[in-house]
Amino acid sequence: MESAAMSQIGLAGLAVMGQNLALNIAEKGFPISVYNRTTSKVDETLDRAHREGQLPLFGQYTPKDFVLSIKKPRSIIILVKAGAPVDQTIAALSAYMEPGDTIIDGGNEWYENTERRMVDASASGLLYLGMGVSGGEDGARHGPSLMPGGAHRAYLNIHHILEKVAAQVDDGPCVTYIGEGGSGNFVKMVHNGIEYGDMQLISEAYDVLKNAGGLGNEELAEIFGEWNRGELESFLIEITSDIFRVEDEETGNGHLVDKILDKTGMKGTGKWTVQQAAELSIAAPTIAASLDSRYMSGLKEEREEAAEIFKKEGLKEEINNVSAVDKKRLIDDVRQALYASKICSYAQGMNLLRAKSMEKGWGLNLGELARIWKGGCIIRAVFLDRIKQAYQRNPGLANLLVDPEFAREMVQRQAAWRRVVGLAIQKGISVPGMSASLQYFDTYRRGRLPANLVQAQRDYFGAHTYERIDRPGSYHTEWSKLARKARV
Ligand code: 2AM
Repeated sequence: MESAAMSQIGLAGLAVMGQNLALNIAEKGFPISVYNRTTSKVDETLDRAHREGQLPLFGQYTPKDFVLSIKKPRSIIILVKAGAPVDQTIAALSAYMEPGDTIIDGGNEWYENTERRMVDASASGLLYLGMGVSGGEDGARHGPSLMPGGAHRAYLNIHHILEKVAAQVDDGPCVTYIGEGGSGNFVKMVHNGIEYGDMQLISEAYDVLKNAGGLGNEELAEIFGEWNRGELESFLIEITSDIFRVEDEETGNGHLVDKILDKTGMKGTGKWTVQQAAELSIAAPTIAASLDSRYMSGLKEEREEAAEIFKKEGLKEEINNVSAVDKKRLIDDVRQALYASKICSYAQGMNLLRAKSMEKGWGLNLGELARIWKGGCIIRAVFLDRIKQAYQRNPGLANLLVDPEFAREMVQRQAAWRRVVGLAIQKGISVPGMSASLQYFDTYRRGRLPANLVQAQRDYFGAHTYERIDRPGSYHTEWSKLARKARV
């Protein structure tokens, strides 16, 4: 290609996600220029574009050639490691970009970094989008969920491309303009927090079925497969069923899942979600429990030592005694517990999004967010359509739990849910996600909490005052004096 400015869009950063997204864009018929700091990846991508059907993808080897090969106003997606590499890539490219051109950061970036870069970009007349991209390698290649936020004008320049590239579901492509500023990154961050919650809850369902119900991997594969045909139908349930079927090829003996070290990795978006929940005074106990579980999973050696110490002290594992358990009922109970727990987790994520939207004036449309998560992304699930409908019915819904449909489902499932959490607690199987969800439900649905006592204590030792249920105003009491008087 002579630099005839043929490409409709450009993409810089050709690691796994970048390569696949570029191929996806080209496949949808949009000529694309690609660039990577290490040029061997440009050749790799060109090679794939050739093999995967002579796709209109053009490799460029310098920032200048890359930028100049794109039609104006230019839109350039960058998919490099979050943080300093993004700044370096922007510096390299923006030298050749012109006012009206757009930078689109598709990485998992901290939203405030995006907002800072937006200000810098606008100083040279550049537009900026921070775009969450979810769906992993396969999603990027065949249809991700896209969460672009920032300059609306920049979105209008490329929305026709994004709408073709995104996953397609019954009610449209899994992309929408999220809102101003770093809202796209923020929404993707909360998506990831919810994803932590889903994965933790599924792992607890597995733990209970395996260790309280005595289910083997073949049975688990069947059960999860069956669940994937009902209300729990989702990508994560589907892949979980697959995972239980895979044999260990290393040793040719047993299932691979049993050979995997029980230490969970993470890249930080879950932690940010929990930090933001705390900043905004939003309770997100299920997501926090998932994060804590990852931290504790990392203490493998300590946990093994602790197991020995408590064994020596006489602690007996209850988990091998499954004879008294009604397996069929347990399976059905766990399904219901998982579903109810999930609703609580999504309620927390949605409330966090709403709180941030109010703080920043983003005007987030929660129903629309649920809609674009229906396909492409890791948390895609049939039940997101129901969440969408709940917020469409009532955009001001205080909490997902009190939507009439979800409220009914919670009530229908609570007995099973309590049985599962109760059984797990009795047997010493930790279910931090499921119990956090149950505690969230039990706290939220109670008209009266013991917070009155906490208020009394605060007023006792710190004169923080309290309000009364029966008359207005704020009160302070000389508690110790009155108590002394009452004692005598
Ligand atoms: P590389 O292939 O040249 O390392 C994921 O690491 C992606 O981010 C890769 O495409 C990588 O390019 C890119 N990347 C990481 N740090 C970078 C930097 N400082 N400048 C440009 N690209 C960078």
